[in-house]
Amino acid sequence: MNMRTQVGIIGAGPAGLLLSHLLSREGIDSVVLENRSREQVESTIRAGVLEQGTVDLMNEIGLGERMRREGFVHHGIELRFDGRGHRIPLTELAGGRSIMIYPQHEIVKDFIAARLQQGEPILFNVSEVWPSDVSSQAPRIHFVHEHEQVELHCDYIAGCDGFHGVSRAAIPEGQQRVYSRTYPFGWLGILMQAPPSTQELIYTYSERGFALVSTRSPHLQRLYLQCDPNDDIANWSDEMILDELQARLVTTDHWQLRVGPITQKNIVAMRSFVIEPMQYGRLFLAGDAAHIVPPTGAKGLNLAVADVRHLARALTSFYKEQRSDLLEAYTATCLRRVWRAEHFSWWMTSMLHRFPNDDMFQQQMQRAQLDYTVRSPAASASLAENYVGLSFDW
Ligand code: RFL
Ligand code: PHB
Repeated sequence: MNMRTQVGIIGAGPAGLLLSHLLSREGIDSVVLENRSREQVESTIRAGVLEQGTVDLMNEIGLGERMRREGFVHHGIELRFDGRGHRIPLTELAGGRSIMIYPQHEIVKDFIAARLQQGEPILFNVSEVWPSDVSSQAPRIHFVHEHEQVELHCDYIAGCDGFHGVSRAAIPEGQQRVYSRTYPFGWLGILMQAPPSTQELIYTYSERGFALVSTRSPHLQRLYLQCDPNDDIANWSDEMILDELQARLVTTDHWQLRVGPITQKNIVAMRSFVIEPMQYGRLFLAGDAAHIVPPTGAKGLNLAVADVRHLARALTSFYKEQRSDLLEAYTATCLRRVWRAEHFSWWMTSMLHRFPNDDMFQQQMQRAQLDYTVRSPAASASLAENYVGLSFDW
């Protein structure tokens, strides 16, 4: 079977879904292809922190109603080390900007519901997805849907299929450069049924390793522990996880972790990754398909949002004004923000984790960096500016 659209989008994560909405608002057709089921996409637990710019965009396009109702605006974070907490007043230091805690899978649900309500296509459970002829004027996406082989003819293809997707491989090896780093630790993440232990997120550096206290709702906490990336989650009983969290989060004041039943737990690897260029012929990569950051800076989803905003703007100027300059500039435009976020995420990760075989000198360097970050208004402001997110035109 043959199908045709203006922009073929591979992947129904935040990047692909948001792109489809931004294009639709400009009267540009797209088809979204997703290899998992709607239920799987809507139940994958990932990001929690939205930058101010991401929040503003969701509101601007009319998809922020539930986020405003159910999300939590935060005006600061805590950096905890040597048993002491230090508040970074984000909003005060970053010109009134703040962050929102609203889970990624809830955003994805909102995006999917709105698109289907508008009668626009998302094909779930597709398989054997493959972009071809991307350097020609007539690129195609081949895939199987409901046992039928389909060819989707497009003007442009957006590869929004995440780090493990197929789009990136359509850029010939000789035409790409990859930058990457794998960290010698992972994060063990849990969801715990208990009211919040804190008003704001706590990022902790301890001799036993990093820990992060976050939240999801008035009844659900999200917590993370630095761990061996190759460890099996089966080796971690709920009791061990709670003991380790308590040990890392210990303070000299009377703060206590509120505990309850753990309803979900898993281990994720940590890496930094960038592919250059982010475009090849009529294929444009966006989000995790093009770059990965360790989650310590809470930047991945927000970067995906910035990419697709630039891509939607470039495609709109092509269709409305026959201009191709913004499309040609796509890689350069995105990479400036990407590398800033890569640096911030690497910096936060390096400052807050224990590294295997580190020595006392390295640990003192981390303490000196933490101490400077919380004591110097200039250093705190730099963290705040990056954490709440740089402006779209940065
Ligand atoms: P996604 O979300 O991976 O979506 C890609 C979609 O493409 C589908 N797909 C395919 N579809 C068709 N054909 C194929 N061949 C396909 N291959 C894959 C997949 O099924 C999927 O549905 O990428 P996208 O849209 O670029 O979004 C990126 C974000 O998901 C990611 O950057 C964030 O989750 C990162 N992240 C965080 N980002 C933030 O901005 N703030 C945070 O607080 C934050 N916390 C986190 C995070 C990531 C974490 N993990 C799991 C590493 C916390 C964690 C623990
Ligand atoms: C989360 O709530 O999942 C979260 C918060 C902050 C991070 C990463 C993840 O840096």
